[in-house]
Amino acid sequence: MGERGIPCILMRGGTSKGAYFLAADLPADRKTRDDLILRIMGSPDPRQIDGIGGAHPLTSKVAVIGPSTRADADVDYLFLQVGVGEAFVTDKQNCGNLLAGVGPFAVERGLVPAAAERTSVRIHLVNTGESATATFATPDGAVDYAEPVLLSFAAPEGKPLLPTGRVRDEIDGFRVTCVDNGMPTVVLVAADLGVSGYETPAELEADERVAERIRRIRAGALDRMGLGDAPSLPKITLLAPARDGGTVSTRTFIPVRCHEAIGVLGAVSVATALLLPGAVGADLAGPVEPGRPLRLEHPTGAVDVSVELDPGAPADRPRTRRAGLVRTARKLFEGTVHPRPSQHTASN
Ligand code: NQM
Repeated sequence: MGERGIPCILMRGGTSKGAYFLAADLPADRKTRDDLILRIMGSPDPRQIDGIGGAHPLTSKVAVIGPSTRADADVDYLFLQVGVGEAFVTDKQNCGNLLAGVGPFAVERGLVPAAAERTSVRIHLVNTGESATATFATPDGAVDYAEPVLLSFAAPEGKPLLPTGRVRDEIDGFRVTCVDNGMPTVVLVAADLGVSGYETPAELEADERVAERIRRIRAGALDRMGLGDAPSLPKITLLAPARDGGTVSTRTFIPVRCHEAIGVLGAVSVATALLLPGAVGADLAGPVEPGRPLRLEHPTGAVDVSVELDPGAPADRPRTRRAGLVRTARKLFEGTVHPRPSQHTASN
C-alpha cells in the first residue's frame, strides 16, 4: 500500500513557480514534513526528475497556507525553499514571488471568502513575522488570474533595515551595503567585482572568478548579518547604471545561482538601500522622484517597486512606512501529488 497522495495546487507566482499546500494536508512534525517535501519535489537529485520541482531554485519552492494564528491576518503563509542537488528544506527566508499566489490559493481553498469584485487577503509571513496584504480581482466570486495581484508590505517591526548597524561595510575588500527589508541582501557595485553588470545569468554563473568572490562575500555576510548558516541567504545584488530608462540595473545571486529576474522582497530590499544616503551604489541610480516607484532592471525585464521611508526615523536607524509592488499569479495545475516512496532511491 503506497503513501497517500496529497492535495496540491501548482502555481506560478510572479517569476517563480511552486507547490502550494494547505497546512492541514502536511504532517505537523517538521522533520516528517521536510522529508515528505524533499520526496514530493524530487530533491536532492539536481534534475528533480522523480518529483515536481523544476530543477532550479526558482522552481523548487513550496508554500504552506492555513488559517491565521494572528488576529491581524486572515492566513498564515510559510515559505519553504527546497534544495536542488542538496537535501535541504529551509524556512529561513520569505518568498515574495510565491506570495503573489497566496491570496488566490486562500480563495480557491475556501480559507477566505471572495468579495464581490476585488478581494484583499491579509497575510502573516510566518518565516519572518512580517505582514503583507494581497489584493486581486474576484469577479463573480472566482479569482481572475489575468488580473494583477497588488502586494503591499507593512514596515517590518523590531528588525533593523541595516542588520550590521551601518549603511556601508567592507567584506573581503569589497564595499557593500547589507540591507534587509524583507530579504537579507548584500548590495554592491558590479564594476567593483570586475564585471559590467549587464552579463546574462549564464555568463555570470560560468565566471569562476565571480563565483569565488560571491562565495567569499556571502561567507563574510552570513556572520555579520546574523544569518547563521542559512543555505539560501543572503541574496547578493550587483548594481550598474540603468540601460533601459529604469532606476538601476541589477544582477542577483540567490546566493549561488544567478536569478533570471530578481526576487520580490529582494527587489524591495535593494530599492530600500537605494533610498538610503551613503548606501553603496546609490550614486549609480537615476533620479528618484518622491512618491514614484523605482524601476529595477534585471536580466529578463524590470520590476517597479514603491518604498516609503519614514522621515521621522534617525539616520543611523532608518525605517520604512510601507512598500509595494504588482505581480501576477496563475494556477497551473490542481490535483493530488504522489511523493517518491521513502525507501526508493532509483529514478530510472
Ligand atoms: O525575494 C528568489 C524569487 C525569490 C525570492 C530568491 C523572492 C523574494 O524570485 O521575495 O521572491 O531570492 O531566492 O522567487
